[in-house]
Amino acid sequence: MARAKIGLVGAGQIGGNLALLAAQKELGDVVLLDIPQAEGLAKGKALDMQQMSTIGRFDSILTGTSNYDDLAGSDVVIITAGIPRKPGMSREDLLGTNLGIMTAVAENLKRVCPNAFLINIANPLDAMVYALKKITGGSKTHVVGMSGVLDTARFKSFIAMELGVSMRDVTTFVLGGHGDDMVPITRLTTVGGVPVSELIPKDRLDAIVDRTRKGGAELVGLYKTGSAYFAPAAAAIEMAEAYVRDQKRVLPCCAWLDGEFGIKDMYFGAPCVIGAGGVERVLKFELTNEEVGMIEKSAASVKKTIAETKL
Ligand code: A3D
Repeated sequence: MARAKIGLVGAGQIGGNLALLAAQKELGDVVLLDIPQAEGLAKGKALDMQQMSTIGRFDSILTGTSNYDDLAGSDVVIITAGIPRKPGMSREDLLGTNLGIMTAVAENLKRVCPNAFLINIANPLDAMVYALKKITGGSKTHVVGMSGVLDTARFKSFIAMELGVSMRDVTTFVLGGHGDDMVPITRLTTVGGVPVSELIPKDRLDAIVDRTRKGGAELVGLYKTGSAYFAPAAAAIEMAEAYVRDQKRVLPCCAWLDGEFGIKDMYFGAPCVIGAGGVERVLKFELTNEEVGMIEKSAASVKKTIAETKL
């Protein structure tokens, strides 16, 4: 069977880590693309990692380019092209610049790899995935955003740190938009099967929810020159792997909703099954009144930013 081809648009901080993780997992051969002015960055990272493969022992072939034709035949394309936040900026502040970049990226992807599974990471996340779908004309199964896996990873890690237990034993998920009003579902959060509410007092749990919601800003404040890149890359690779290996993973993703959770005709974070068919299903479940209120607030923020794309 031929190897899969993983296209990465944007060879910056997240792009480089995506390439490394994809190669180490031997998800396929990797093509890193950036703008002509940063072609050396794409080529340099690819060459550096190719040399690493002799020590790290992976067989993936990595190449760098600024020519979209090199992405033809990609099975998966992960998009990080765009500017990241700096201290004091909201994700929405990136809309003007990143929408222009996304428009160029999407037009090119439509031309060279119309059937690829597209995972967007660029912010403001929900609106950028919407733009990607509108401009490529891609299907709701094959255009998706990475946000919930990262937000959930943050929530899980804070709970595990609080309790001093293995990260692997925390089960939870975060719904809604990738903004400060995202919705961590504490009601369904368990630690080795035990409800988290039995283990962490309410005020501490509320503080963890708040830290999760502001998790991106915490890292922007520490890095000062950009935003998080290790965990975002790992999160998108988990989604790409589920697709390439048909794992049918249940992952919270920014998916096109058709009435699930009362949300229609827009992208929003929801639990999805990802396999060879892309986003094969959205899992639905009954929300409490309190959760409905939080979802409605988050949806209103996402809807406002999507409207600003004028697409
Ligand atoms: P950075 O290291 O600046 O890399 C972005 C790369 O995109 C740079 O190398 C640019 O040259 C390149 N680029 C710009 N325009 C184009 C274009 N037209 N075509 C191809 N490449 C282009 O940023 P980063 O990797 O740290 O972050 C990338 C994006 O991810 C930003 O928008 C962040 O806000 C976003 N981000 C999202 C999350 C989520 O959880 C959704 C988390 C962290 C960062």
